[in-house]
Amino acid sequence: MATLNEIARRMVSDRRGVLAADESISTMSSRLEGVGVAPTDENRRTYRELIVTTPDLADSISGIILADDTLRQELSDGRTFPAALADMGILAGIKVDTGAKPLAGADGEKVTEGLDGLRDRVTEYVGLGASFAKWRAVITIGDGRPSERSIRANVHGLARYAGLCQEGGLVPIVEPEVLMDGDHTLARCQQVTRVVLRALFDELALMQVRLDGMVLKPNMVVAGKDCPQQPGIEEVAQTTVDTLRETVPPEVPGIAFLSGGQSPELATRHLGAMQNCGPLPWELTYSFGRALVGPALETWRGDASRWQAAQRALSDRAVANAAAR
Ligand code: 5MM
Repeated sequence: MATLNEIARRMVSDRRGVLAADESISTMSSRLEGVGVAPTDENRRTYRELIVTTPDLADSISGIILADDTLRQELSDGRTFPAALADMGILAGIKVDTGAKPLAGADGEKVTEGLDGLRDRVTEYVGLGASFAKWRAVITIGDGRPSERSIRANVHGLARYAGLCQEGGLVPIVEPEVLMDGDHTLARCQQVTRVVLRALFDELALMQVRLDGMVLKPNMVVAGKDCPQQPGIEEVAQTTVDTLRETVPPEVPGIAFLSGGQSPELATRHLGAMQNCGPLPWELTYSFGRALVGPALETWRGDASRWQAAQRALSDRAVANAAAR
């Protein structure tokens, strides 16, 4: 059986990245409604089948993060999603958090939940064919935000989740996302990302999480989407790499970015520019959701005659990101 370190390295190596297809039922429903598709179980399943049966996806995608409902569904040919991914040489992952909920005493800030019963769920997910897991914490920038209590509550959750996953045999993707919402500057995003990542690695050490058996999934360091001074590609790339060098120990095998609401093309260009900021102690790759699947969903719109065109749209993004690496 592969070790945690071997699985983590497989997730981030060979110019491949991880596709995030783990939208919760409510998020997936609104994405489907956004393109005129009824938000039914069957349509969610069909859309996920479109993704995982995209030809040659394994050339650029090492793993796909699934939600609990997808893990239990089947493709039209009767295979489970993890079995179909295994046939393609792609690792199956599972989102194990149960969502970001309002944090008591911190107006407008959230803490991610899902620790209750997680040890048993990890055992079940391993039995269903998962090799890795994901937990996302969200940090907001704004007036008086983030508060120290929201940072500490969220990194505590991430570290306990990571420890439980490693104990049960899953590689944890540890995702502290500093949101792009707001008009803050690049410098403010860097400051907050630095504080969050420092707090995270302190907490991971406290919980004795093995750094060589995890993957970090951070935001790129960007200006808020409403900030009038938007930095250029090279500035985002250099600032992001500088921030990670200050905070992420070299034992971590790989850093797989979320896209966070950037356009697919911009996320890819930022990723490409970062490869020139080396030498780097870790692999720098992608774990995009919207920036990988957005064009495919827009193309498909629930129309069977656009199935192959939608798969080409996904393939194009995946190949572009592999090339950017
Ligand atoms: C695919 O979306 C993931 C699950 O979101 P919800 O639990 O809110 O439905 C999300 O965590 C995603 O993996 C990350 O945000 C990365 O996706 P983007 O679109 O930011 O690259």
